[in-house]
Amino acid sequence: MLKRPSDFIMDKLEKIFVAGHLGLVGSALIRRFEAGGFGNLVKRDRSQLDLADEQAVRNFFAQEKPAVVVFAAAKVGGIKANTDFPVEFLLDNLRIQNNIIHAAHDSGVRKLLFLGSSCIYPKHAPQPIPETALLSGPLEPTNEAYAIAKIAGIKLCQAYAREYGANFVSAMPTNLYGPNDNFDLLSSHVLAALLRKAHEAKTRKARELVVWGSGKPRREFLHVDDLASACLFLLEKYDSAEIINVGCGEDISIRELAELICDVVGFDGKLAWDATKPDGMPRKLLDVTKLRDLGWRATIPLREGIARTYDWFRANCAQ
Ligand code: GFB
Repeated sequence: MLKRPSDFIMDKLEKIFVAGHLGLVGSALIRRFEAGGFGNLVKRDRSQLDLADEQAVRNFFAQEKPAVVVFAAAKVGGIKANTDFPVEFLLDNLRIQNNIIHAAHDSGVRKLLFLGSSCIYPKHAPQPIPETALLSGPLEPTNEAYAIAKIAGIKLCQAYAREYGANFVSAMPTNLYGPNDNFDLLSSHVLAALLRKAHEAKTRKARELVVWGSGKPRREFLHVDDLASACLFLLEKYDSAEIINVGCGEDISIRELAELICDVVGFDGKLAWDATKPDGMPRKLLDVTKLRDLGWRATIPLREGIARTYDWFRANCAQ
């Protein structure tokens, strides 16, 4: 019902607004667009445009009139930040996405790519998780607020598609990592947190590194440069309002991830487990059949992606 013909052609001079261009995802999108020869990119940092300010967003769209919008602006964080700040994760994300999606429609944006998250799926969804699992069961409590906001964003895009024929598509990336990730130990996701912990443990010649939870949960990790390439692919090839998963198709336990990171960093101490911290979703592996059938696959192997991210961390963040 929501299928549209594939009628969207990306021009190199297309005016593209990357909302959230300084973040992990937004900065990767800018790199990808620039490498692809797209020369008309619109960026606004927080001091120039407050995306939570409805009138400011409306004025910006009316003035700039971007043809394409990629929605990479969100309040994001790992399992602890999501648990501690549900109000901000729900409210900030609803505000930002409502403002952008609404203003994009009113100003005549030709295509909008909304980025959701694999946490929109139920805690006990079948694995790998197909797109059809959306709203088929209760959510994982540690990220319910963020998930509800993202589900609302998907539904708003689908409503604009259904009611007005808008070409607003929604992609669901799996857990992401890469340059410009957040390495703050209280708000980061697991991969960035463990990279930093392993680096600091090695530098301090510590005997052990503390990992949260049981180590049993499984996660799928996608390098953000792969996500950016998938986004460009979807902008050019996908015009349906039905959600589409973006992942690499393989997962790994948190214990295996910790061991791999220690190996890449060169920390040979012990792992210690902090059982007071939550595990979250038992498993989150996306079914990427739909995206693969369209012709896209991830290319960056996890070990190589971690090594590249560690190089970036040492050059930009490490003391
Ligand atoms: O990446 P992460 O914070 O978020 O945690 P989620 C993944 C797993 O790694 C959990 C464990 O089982 C954590 O307990 N873990 C082990 C650690 N050590 C650490 C550590 O030092 N830091 C962190 N952060 N985790 C997020 C959602 O869920 O996934 C967001 O909260 C978002 O809403 C994101 O959707 C993609 O994968 O559990």
